[in-house]
This record gives sequence, structure tokens and C-alpha cells, in this order.
Amino acid sequence: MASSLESLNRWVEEVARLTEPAEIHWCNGSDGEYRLLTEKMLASGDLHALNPDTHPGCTLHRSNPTDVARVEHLTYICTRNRDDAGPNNHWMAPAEAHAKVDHLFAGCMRGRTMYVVPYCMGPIDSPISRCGVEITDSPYVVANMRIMTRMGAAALSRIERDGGFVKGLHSIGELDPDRRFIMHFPEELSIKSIGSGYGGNALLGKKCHALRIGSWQARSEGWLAEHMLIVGIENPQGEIRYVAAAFPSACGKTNLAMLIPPESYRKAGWKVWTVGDDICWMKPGADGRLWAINPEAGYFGVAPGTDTTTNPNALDMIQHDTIYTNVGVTADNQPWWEGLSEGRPATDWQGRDYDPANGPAAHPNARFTVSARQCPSWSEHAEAAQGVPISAIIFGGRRPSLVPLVFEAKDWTHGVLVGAAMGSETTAAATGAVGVLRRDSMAMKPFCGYNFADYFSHWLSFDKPGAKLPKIFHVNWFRKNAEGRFLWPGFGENLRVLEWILGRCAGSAGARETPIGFVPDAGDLNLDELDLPSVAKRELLAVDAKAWRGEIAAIGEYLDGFGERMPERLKREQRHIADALEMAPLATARAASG
Ligand code: OXD
Ligand code: MN
Repeated sequence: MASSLESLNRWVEEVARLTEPAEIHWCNGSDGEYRLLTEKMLASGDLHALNPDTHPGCTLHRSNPTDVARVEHLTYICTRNRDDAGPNNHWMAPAEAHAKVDHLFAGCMRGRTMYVVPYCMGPIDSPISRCGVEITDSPYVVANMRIMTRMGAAALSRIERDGGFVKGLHSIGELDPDRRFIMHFPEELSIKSIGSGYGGNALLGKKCHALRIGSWQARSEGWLAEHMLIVGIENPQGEIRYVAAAFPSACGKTNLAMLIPPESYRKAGWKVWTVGDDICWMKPGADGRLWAINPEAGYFGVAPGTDTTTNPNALDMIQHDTIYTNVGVTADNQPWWEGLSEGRPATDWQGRDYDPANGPAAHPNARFTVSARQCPSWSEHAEAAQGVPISAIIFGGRRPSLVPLVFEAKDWTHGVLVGAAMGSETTAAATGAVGVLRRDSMAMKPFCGYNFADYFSHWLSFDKPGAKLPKIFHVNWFRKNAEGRFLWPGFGENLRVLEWILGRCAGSAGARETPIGFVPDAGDLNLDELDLPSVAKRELLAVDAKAWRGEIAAIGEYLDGFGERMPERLKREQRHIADALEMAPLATARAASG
């Protein structure tokens, strides 16, 4: 018996009977355990050593080429009532789902070690944190969980104190796409994932627990589990304000979370502090504000595109003690990916001699796994048990046209509509076509563990007497001109937009009111030294009422697709904006002259 918690021991025994491993290892999370695990994987070929002089402590994992991204079409929410999962999820009845996967789990760990991985999502002593146990036969998953969560003895003690935990069963199975399923049972607080070793499908603490099961727990317990980064912005007066921002996968959350201020801002004393880059759990505090923790302890970031110009902090933090997945390698054994200005690939992500005819050297969804503490902008408040207070919530997506650089929602209800209506071009983080516009409410389309209509109601429910809710904004760094060029430089310069956002929160920044919300005029933003042509400024901040009528009508249809559960308050808000746009040739004219 390895735990004082009887229910945990019983479950571990039950799983062992089903999967028939050669041995069982309870993870304690120690450095020695991590070292042994790494050595074992280097010997088995699960990991490859990288250049120890340039990248000490770094290793490379090459996935099965059919297993390189999340598989949304094989991801299910298994609730007793189909409507509870909603049209935003694939659904299967729990009994059917259990039967289907248990059949695949039967005997799947024969000859392998079964690892029992106790973990805590969030600081061990935080009342907002929640725990889970992942059982897996993948040492790569164990090593990643050690970096991404508070894993091992301290988590086990908390689980024994709490008396409950989320159960996650994972096996790589045969890595067969036809025998791959990611099943969630929110009513049982459990997960079963088989047939994939890829991060989002296999590191069960991340998307499966912290978002899908977490969002379900959050609704029943009165908090929010969101696909958001958390970043602290310190102004020259030394005041730090925290914002949480939701963007779909691979749309720059990690870059924004680790932003380096433009030179003039740095000189003036602005600083940026990283609390989290992917997931945010928020709960109303006694003071009525929303307080947030990052449930993760590491970053599982997209490598391609990471360079000195886009994210120098990230590049710095992944020079040592990092697990790389599916990157290319240089002749002197350094990791390499598209967008890295130094070096040239000799080998591609599949271990073949690099040949551009085979496509990119690194898989577009190649990743790094690294401890959050290695980030130069790491905030020690990431360990604060009470979390950090959130001043602003930002939604955003890749919108090449229509959507201005930034706008502010008029109030909480409008902000919830703005989040619900979010759309973005798809990226390589999930299998499927890239570059297609899809609605991705609050960037949670692949991650909300229940019916979106109920989720929007849950969001609306935070607006109650005594609440001091953050203001809600929408940003779009990806607007293009007629020639297809980005209008906004992005990256560090995004701080200019964050400054305006915080100015709005403080009541000091100007804006004009439009039917879609408050939009800055060019003079309301600090665009000094940017050299933006005035035509770009105009386009970036324009609200084209005619085109927005089409967008708002499409949003109305989208909301209607959720049927009767869709809160009337949100539909009323949509109609209100549609009406305002109908009467708004004037707004178009004013915007165009902005
Ligand atoms: C991620 C994702 O890995 O959103 O964070 O896909
Ligand atoms: Mn993500």
C-alpha cells in the first residue's frame, strides 16, 4: 500500500488489474527520480541528448509522426445527459465510453512500468488549487508532468488531506490513431486517455483536468477555469496590475505573457511579470475582485517562431533543462526550428536528414517543456496562495480583417458576449485545416467541459451586487492590409495597447463610443517611435458598421445554434448591438476619420 488514502490505493489496484503492468512506480517528484527517468529514456531512445555545452540538461523527444497535436475529433465529454455536454463538444454516454476504452486498456501495460503520478494544479497551499492523480505508462509523460505541475510527495500529502482527487488514466496504447480516445467523465471527476503520447492528450493535468474537468468543477463551486495567460504590468510608479488574456492555441499567449517592453518603455521603468501562459483559475475574493492562479508550474510552449525578436525571454529560458519535442537538430546537435535566426537544420523532426522537400525541419506544433521559474520575467506572485487580483480580461484571435486593434466592452454582459463571439483562424495546435475562421468562444471551444450555453450563463452569474469585476477588452494583433501585410508590429509593442487598457481601468485613457464598444482614437494610444503610416492607424482603429452588421448577424446565428439553454441576456445584448449598428452610418464616418 503506497498511500494512506484507501480510495486511491483501490483505484491503483483496479487499474493494475486491468492494464497488467510489469511493475508499479509511485512518483515522489524528487530530483533523483527525474534523473533516473531521464537516463532510462535516453537509453531506450524515448529521448535524445542535445549539445550539453550549448544546451545543458536539454533533451529531444520525437513523437510518432501520427501523434503530434491534440485530436479534437477523438475528444469526448461523457455526461449522462447529452445536453449537458452541449453542441460544442463530442459526446458519448458514460457506460459506452467506459466500455470502449476499457477494452483498449485491457492488458495494455504488459511489460511496461505503470507510473502513479500525484499532482497539484496550483500552489500546494492555495485554496484555489485542485489535485489529481495520473496513472500512465509513458515515462515522457511523467517527466513532463514533473515540470508542468507540482508533482510528487507534497501533492500526495495534500490529496490525502483533501480526501478527493481527479482520476486520470493514460496509456500510449499502440499509438494507433484508430484506437485513440480522450474521454472525460465530469460527473465522476475522471479522465481516460489512450493511444496518444502528445502533450495536450497525455499530460492529463493540463487541458483534460485544468480546463475540461476544471471548468465543470468551477461551475459547481463558483469560480472560472479559463484558457488564459496571466501577466503583471508594472508601471514607472512601481504599481503592478494583472491582466488575464484568452487567445486560441498558438496565437501568441506565451509571447504576450513574457513580453519585453519597447526600449522607451523600459527606460521609463515599465516591467512585465509572467504569472502564467496558458491556463488561469479565477475566483471572487472577499473584496469582490477576481483573484487568479496559474494552475501550472511550467510552460509547454510552441517552439517555431520563438526567437530574439518575438520572445527573447522564452529563448533565454529554454537554453537549459528543457525537454524539446519534434524540433529539428543542427549539425552540432542543437535544437532548431523555423523562425530561429541562428543555425541551420541538419536533421528534421522525424530524425531524417533535413530536406526542404519534406517540409519544415521542426513540426509547426513542435514544443518545449520548461519550468516556469526559468523564465527571466517569472513572477514570484505565481506562488501566492491567494493568487493575484485581475484588473482586466482580454479576449483576442487571429482576425485578418474587420476587428480593430483593441476595443473595450461596455459592461460585463457585453464583455461576455465579446468573449462568446470570439473567432479566430485555426492553427497547427490541433489536427485539421489551418487558417480557417472558426468561432472559439473565450478560446475554450476545445476545452470547455460542458454546454457553452450553460458556460455563458455561469460567466454572467459573476455580475452581482458587491462584485468588483475586471473590465473586458478585445484585441486583434493580426489585422492585415489589402496586400496581406500585418498592420500592427505586435510582440513587445503590444504593451502600448496594454497601457491603454490599464488606462481605461484607471479612468485615465480616452476612447470614442461605437456600437461595438469603446475604441481608442490614434491619439489615445502611445504610438511614439512606431512610424505607423496614418493609413495603417486609420485601418487598425476603424469600425466599419456595414461589415460589422454581417458579423453581429453571424454571432446571433451562432448563439441560436445552442438552442434553449442560451441565456436570453446574451441574445438581448446581441440584438441591442445589431440595432445600434443599423442606425450607425454616422459611427462609420466618425471611425473612418479617427
Ligand atoms: C496548448 C494548446 O498546448 O492550447 O496550450 O493547444
Ligand atoms: Mn493552450
